[in-house]
This record gives sequence, structure tokens and C-alpha cells, in this order.
Amino acid sequence: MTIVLHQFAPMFGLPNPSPFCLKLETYLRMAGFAYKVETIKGRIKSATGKAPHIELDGKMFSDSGLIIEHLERVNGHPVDGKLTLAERAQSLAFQRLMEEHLYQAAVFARWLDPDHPAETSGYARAVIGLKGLLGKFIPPLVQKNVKKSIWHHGLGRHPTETIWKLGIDDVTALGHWLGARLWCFGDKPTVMDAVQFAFIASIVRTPWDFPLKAATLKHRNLVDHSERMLAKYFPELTNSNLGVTPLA
Ligand SMILES: N[C@@H](CCC(=O)N[C@@H](CS)C(=O)NCC(=O)O)C(=O)O
Repeated sequence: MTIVLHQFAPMFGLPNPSPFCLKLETYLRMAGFAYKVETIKGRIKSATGKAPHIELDGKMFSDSGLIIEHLERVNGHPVDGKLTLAERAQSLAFQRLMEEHLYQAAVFARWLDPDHPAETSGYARAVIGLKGLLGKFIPPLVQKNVKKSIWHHGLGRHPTETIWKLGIDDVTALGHWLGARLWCFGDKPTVMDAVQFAFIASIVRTPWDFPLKAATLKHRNLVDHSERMLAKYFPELTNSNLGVTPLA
């Protein structure tokens, strides 16, 4: 089986600034699949126009969740195979919480945080990666589109403090649910661990401060879980812990 993973370039000391790319790459390592990375430059060439996507034996697949479902099915469920049906239901519900709701608050932080205009436009320029005049004019247009898409989702129609509160509620639910456990289910990581790692690391590694990050840092169990995942699946990055000083 030959897998080519198309994703963005690494950033913030993480394998990827995109939680969906980080989730999928983590899954490939959890399942023990060999893969090659192609860095996306310019337009994303997947069927959905979103990253990540993979070529599997020459055929294109998009959407991290659908890709994982496919790889699990055709390879005897190497990662989530031992979960009970009730655990699968919980895993799916929390994945949806992170990917369909918390994600919007994280995107707001990265692209639109009103208290950090210089940082968010610097991030937009870095991710888009264009130079010269295009590099000056395109990133603000993309930021405008991001604002529109969060508004269409609904979260973006709230005042800023409500957006932070709604994201913080998601992280609080995750923190309380994980409690003192090492992994989300049982004695080894599953797909939900990959998703939780990707989202928590994306929030706490964003290199400026915002209320969602401050609240996430208070959930040491979630930050420790992310560090455990990073050390286990990306040992080449272990020297750079999540860049977080332990809370007293
Ligand atoms: N459901 C998709 C979501 C992927 C997604 O939203 N990717 C973002 C990066 S984090 C993207 O490609 N955004 C570019 C765009 O929307 O044009 C998945 O699981 O792969």
C-alpha cells in the first residue's frame, strides 16, 4: 500500500498547523502505515478543496475522517477495532464537538482574534505563503472569507467574548471527561486521542495569548495528554514540548 499524504508545511513546532492534517498524520503513525508527505503549495487539489487529502495506490481520497474510516475498514480496524459500540458513539460525539464546533473558535483565534491583528495577519501570510504584491493583498482577502465562513456557521454571529466562552465550554467538557485517564479509552490511544491531541495542541501552540488558550492551559490533563501523544508519535519533535510552562 502506497500512501501520499498531502498537507501543509509544519508550523509552531508541530507537525502541522492544521488540526485535521495533524489528526490524519497521527493516525497513520498509530496504525503503522508507511507514507510520504507532499507539502501543499497553492490551491488544494482535493475533491472537497480542503486539506488533508491522500493518494492511496494512486487514487485520491479526501476528508480526514472518511480517510481514516476507509483505512480502518480495509486493514482490519487496527486502531479503533477494540472499542465497544458505546465507546464508538462517545468517540464520534466528541470528534464532532471538536471538528464542527471547537474548530470554529480555534479558527477565529488563528485568523481573526481582534486583540492580535498583527499576529493573525502574520499567520495568514505564513500559511498562504505568497510573496510580493500577491502576498500583501491575498491574505486579508482570505481572512475576510474566513470571517464569512464562521458567520455562516453561526458561531461568528456572536460577540467575541461569547465565541471564547463557547469554545471554552467544549474544552472544559473534554477536560472533565478525560479526567485522570492517560488515554481517551482503555490502555492505548485510539482515533479520538489523535483528534484531541490535534485540537488541544493547535490551541495551546498558537504563539499568542487569547482566552481560549488560557482556559485550555488550565486543563493540565489535556495538555499532558497532548505532550504524551507528541512524544509517542512524533519523537523527532520531543525536544520541543508544547512550549507550555507548567501551572503552579
Ligand atoms: N472535514 C474535513 C475538514 C478539513 C478542513 O477544514 N481543512 C482546512 C484546514 S484545517 C482547510 O483545508 N481549509 C481550506 C479551505 O477551507 O479553503 C476533514 O476532516 O478533512
